[in-house]
Amino acid sequence: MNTMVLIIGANGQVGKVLTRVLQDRYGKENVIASDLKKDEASDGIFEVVDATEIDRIKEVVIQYGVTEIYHLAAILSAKGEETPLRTWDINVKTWLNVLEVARMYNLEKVFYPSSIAVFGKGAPRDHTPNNAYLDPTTVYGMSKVDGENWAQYYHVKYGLDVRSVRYPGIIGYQSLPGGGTTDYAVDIYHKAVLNKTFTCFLKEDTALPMIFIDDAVRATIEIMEAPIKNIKVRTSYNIAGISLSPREIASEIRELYPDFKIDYKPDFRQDIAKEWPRSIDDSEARMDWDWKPKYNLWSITETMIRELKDQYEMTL
Ligand code: AKB
Repeated sequence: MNTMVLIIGANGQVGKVLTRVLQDRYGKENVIASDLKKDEASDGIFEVVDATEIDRIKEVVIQYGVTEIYHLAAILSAKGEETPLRTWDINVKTWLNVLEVARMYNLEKVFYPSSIAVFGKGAPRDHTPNNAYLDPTTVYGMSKVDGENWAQYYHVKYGLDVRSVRYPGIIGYQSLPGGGTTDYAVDIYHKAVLNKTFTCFLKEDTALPMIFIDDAVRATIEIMEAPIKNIKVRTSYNIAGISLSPREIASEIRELYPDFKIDYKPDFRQDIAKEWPRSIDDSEARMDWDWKPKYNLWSITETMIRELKDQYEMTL
């Protein structure tokens, strides 16, 4: 059967890039991007879908004969704390809707994005292993733990092929993240290119796991395309890029912008970050489906600056 992909949350940081990469891979006619609002710049099939409405997901699945869903819609860690009950409701409800539709229409595969936010005080903060204790303190993290368990439940109970990775903070130039604790690591590059001082909401030495967008999207596709026998973890796989602090990123940026200035005004996001891992052990993903990141701090910095300079020169 032809692969027909539905991406829910296609306007977001990962969704935008994943849509383009999957269009190149499977053909534009086989990828349906969807989100709450139409992305006017989107080039391909786009459907407006509110994933809290199960009937709307069913409609699109039937209309296009969807075989796989990538469910990327969620309210992230920092934004989620503003309205905890709404965040829980949206994150969990949309995921359960996707799982139910996938079960009812016998879909081949489903992708679930989990996060390093699933970890809390009970997990070692360095080289956090895949099976560490999960006691998150944000509602976003709680919803992701819940989502991972539902993924495993649908796999065990109904044989649904649900696959998932725990994304670190994602650094990319194609679109802005929204409402996360790791968002500073994108914003900092924009300020550098615009020759502005960057005020960081985390302390200078707060190390967090980060990954470049190309690696994150490649991991997503690699786990989805891996032979089924290789997928041994049915909650979610840790994937690591590199561990970075604001000070380390700033100092790398100074290689290209020696006058770059950063100051620090930690806010509530510092309290979220201090509970998260500093670095991640992704040996299970490496072993089971051959995962390996390609980007280091220098290649991320060099690519971010080059691409953002291009973008700003085009729009200024
Ligand atoms: C966030 O900061 O909330 C996200 C994440 C790590 O899942 N980027």
